[in-house]
Amino acid sequence: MLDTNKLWLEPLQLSDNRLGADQLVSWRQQGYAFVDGLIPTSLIERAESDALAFFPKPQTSGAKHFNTFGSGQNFVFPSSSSAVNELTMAPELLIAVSALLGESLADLRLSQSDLWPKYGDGSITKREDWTEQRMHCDYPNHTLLHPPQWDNPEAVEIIIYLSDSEECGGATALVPREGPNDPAYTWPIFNMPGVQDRPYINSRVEAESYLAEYYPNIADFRAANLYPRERVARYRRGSVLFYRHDTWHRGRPVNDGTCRIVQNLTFKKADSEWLNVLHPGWCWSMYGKHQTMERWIAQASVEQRALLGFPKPGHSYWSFETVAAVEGRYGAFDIDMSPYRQALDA
Ligand SMILES: O=C(O)CCC(=O)C(=O)O
Ligand SMILES: [Fe+2]
Repeated sequence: MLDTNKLWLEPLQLSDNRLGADQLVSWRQQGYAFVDGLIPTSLIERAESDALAFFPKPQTSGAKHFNTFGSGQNFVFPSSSSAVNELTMAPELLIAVSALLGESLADLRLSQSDLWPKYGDGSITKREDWTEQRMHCDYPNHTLLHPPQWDNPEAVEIIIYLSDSEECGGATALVPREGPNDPAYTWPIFNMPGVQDRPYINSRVEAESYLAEYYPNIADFRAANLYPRERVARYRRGSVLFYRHDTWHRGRPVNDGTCRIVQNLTFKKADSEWLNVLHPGWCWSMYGKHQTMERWIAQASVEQRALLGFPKPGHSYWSFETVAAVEGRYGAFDIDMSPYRQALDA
């Protein structure tokens, strides 16, 4: 058995809602930054309480519907929870992402935003199934390509924990990169299921036995370089883990009878077109009854809209005609198109 005491990674307590130089360096060099105190506690609590009000209690029959990733589309951005929407675009988070990627806010796009309840419930999930994940990098289900070389990252992945690991367990494991010659991070990164001709397998037990049988060199690589070096992020309520599409990591089992709630986010560079929005697309929710997206678009700031790809004032899309058309579409929700019109006047 692993000695977890030696393996804990503690969140760094921020004093001023901003990542410091050490966290930027940690993300750029080691592949992660793990912090507390970035997001106001009141916002975390509001989001948690909206999530708890929606998701079934652990060990009830309703929980069976949430035995895999995500919220079943219920909390894909923008959701009916204004707290969860605010969390997605919390200014502290955006400033952090912009600093990590070295890009201005205008050049960032949101490509994933969902809430994920993970139940510790032996009756709906097998321990060795998806809850105890194989070590992996996330890039295969985000990009058509391969992440660029290490020093040129194009996306930030984020887990915001709305629960506490003392209660729920399920602390995420990751392998900190140790410099450019780290054998765990030889580039390109292929040594996992779900890339090249290998099928996607989520569970650790199944993935490692498949690899041992068919790709023994990969299984040996993983056994030697990844699992022994994993560190476990001891999250608290409100902790934020920033990681990357090329960071080795994995999910671990949640305690029986509990439900861990996290928000999963990805922001990418605007011009990385090969990095997909993970969900059906931001417009898909407008094919529904609630006009949540329409309302959000109308009330959002110019910068917030741009994070979904809505063109900024001055973009070549805008003419007096298109401004009027878009105003017509969202006018019922009081959109203010004056910034777009003023840019034309200028
Ligand atoms: O749930 C976690 O702690 C990590 C999940 C994860 O890495 C994934 O599903 O890709
Ligand atoms: Fe992952």
